[in-house]
Amino acid sequence: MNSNAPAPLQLFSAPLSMFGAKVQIAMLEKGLDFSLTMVDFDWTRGYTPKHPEVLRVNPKRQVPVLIHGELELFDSTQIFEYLEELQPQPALWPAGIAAKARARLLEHQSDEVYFPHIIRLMGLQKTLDDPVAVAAIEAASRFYDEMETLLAGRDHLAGPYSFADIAFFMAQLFGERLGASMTEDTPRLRAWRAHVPTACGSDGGGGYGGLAGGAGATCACFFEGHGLVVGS
Ligand SMILES: N[C@@H](CCC(=O)N[C@@H](CS)C(=O)NCC(=O)O)C(=O)O
Repeated sequence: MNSNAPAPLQLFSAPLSMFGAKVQIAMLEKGLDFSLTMVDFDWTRGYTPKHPEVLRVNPKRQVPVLIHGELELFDSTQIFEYLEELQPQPALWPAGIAAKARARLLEHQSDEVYFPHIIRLMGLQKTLDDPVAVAAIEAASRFYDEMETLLAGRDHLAGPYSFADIAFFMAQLFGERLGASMTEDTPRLRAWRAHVPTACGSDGGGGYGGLAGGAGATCACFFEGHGLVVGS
């Protein structure tokens, strides 16, 4: 290998990995050149066998993993922080200490407050009247209401387009598919979903064809584009 060549950026993700997709979208938004390795996923075995690089880098044995030369990272939010410094433009955190802190909190809430409700819906698509599913859908709806309020007078969750939008876009994609759909009660949020993420466009990039194409097309493209059908 040419020793002057920049170290390659290697992303390890997986089919149906919401967290891996967050990172992939952010790398596309930043125009980074990277290789993508999709680790094994199977409906019966789950994420096994584990990829040796994932096992080596992440003691939690999860994707996403990012390798950049001697730097080896795991966790989508940690990787976001690295990407922002590696490729500052386009910025995906807003400027200003308070705005940045709010955006980071939103990104965290998407992963750790909203998405756990969606995980509870997994396997319940045929029994959405199950009390567990009903409670999860109600909690997701309350979160949608909060995001709707945030979007009053702005196009994105934290002001300018940010990692917070990417995180919630991906998490909500799963919510939509698993039964926690947005309704007409949150028109600003529905409009927001139609224009993020920007890098993917309507004809797609990096395997995310049609992500910006609205609810139905969006879900179909992500899930079926990975050769996967959820809950059917
Ligand atoms: N907090 C982590 C969550 C990562 C995560 O849950 N990854 C899942 C795929 S979406 C995984 O690798 N699961 C396999 C396992 O836990 O064995 C992040 O943000 O990266």
